[in-house]
Amino acid sequence: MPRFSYAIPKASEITPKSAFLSRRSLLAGMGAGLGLTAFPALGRALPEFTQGPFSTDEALTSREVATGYCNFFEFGPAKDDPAKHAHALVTDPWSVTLDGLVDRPGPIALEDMLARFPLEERIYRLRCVEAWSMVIPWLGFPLADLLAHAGVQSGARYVRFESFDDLGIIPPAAKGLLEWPYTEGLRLDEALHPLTILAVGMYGASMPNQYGAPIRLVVPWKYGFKSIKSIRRISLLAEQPLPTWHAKSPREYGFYANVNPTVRHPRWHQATERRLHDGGRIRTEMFNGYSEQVAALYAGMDLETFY
Ligand SMILES: Nc1nc2c(c(=O)[nH]1)N[C@H]1C(S)=C(S)[C@@H](COP(=O)(O)O)O[C@H]1N2
Ligand SMILES: [Mo]
Repeated sequence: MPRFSYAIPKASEITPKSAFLSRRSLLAGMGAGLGLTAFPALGRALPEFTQGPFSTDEALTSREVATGYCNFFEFGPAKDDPAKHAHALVTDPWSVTLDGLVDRPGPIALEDMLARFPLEERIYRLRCVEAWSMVIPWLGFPLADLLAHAGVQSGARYVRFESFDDLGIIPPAAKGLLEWPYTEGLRLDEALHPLTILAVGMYGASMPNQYGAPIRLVVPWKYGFKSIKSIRRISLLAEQPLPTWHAKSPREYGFYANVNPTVRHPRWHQATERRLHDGGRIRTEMFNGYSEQVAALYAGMDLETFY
């Protein structure tokens, strides 16, 4: 993955959590009478949400910084390309097709998921393999909820995810960048882990297109490329799938891609990262700081070979 130059935001662009929380309760109050947190100007209205577990209390990256600095290569190689071009993706109506080793295959509409699976806010660190990071308040539900609804069959060991495949909307600058549609994969136990969510919003509102509207994966202990955006298909498989980045360069983009400060990317070290909201360098933590929750998934595995 090429490294692009960083636009370093000013310290004043960090949203202090207290300011964010008070703004959120104000907005939640506005929607209370409707039973909705309604943001008509920002897209789909989402149901009420509660505070989920595992949230960090680190300072948030501001919405402005986060939404202007994205990797969504279907819309171009530059960090501000997605904000310029991702509006071309039609996100309503939207459904996700479940297939492979499931009891109830077929499409499920986004509205159906929102009605079934309670929404939670999860404030997670996001660490890109390019060594920048952010802190994002996601709105979503555990992927495990959807998989339980689909009914995972006993032979399933992996989950494959596929992004939108309307290749007609991809701008010329993105055509040859990668194999489209973008795909990713997880081992089934990783997919079922309570930290793994499908996010439908951020900062208390529905998902902006450049962030992977209307539904994307968030796996906070892995490099960002695992967190696939704008998901159209989820398949339960017996064999390990071949994700887009892994197929392109397996040494650089492992199937596991667990954040690991001791395993170098061939072209740069991973010991530190740049927090986008202030440009400061901080140490990268094993499993992006989620060791307590996930280390047991990899007990006995050589994390250098199985990068
Ligand atoms: N479909 C799709 N999903 C994707 C990508 C992409 O190019 N296409 N980029 C990945 C990468 S490299 C990262 S770091 C994260 C970035 O998420 P963010 O822009 O929401 O911070 O999305 C991931 N998901
Ligand atoms: Mo990334």
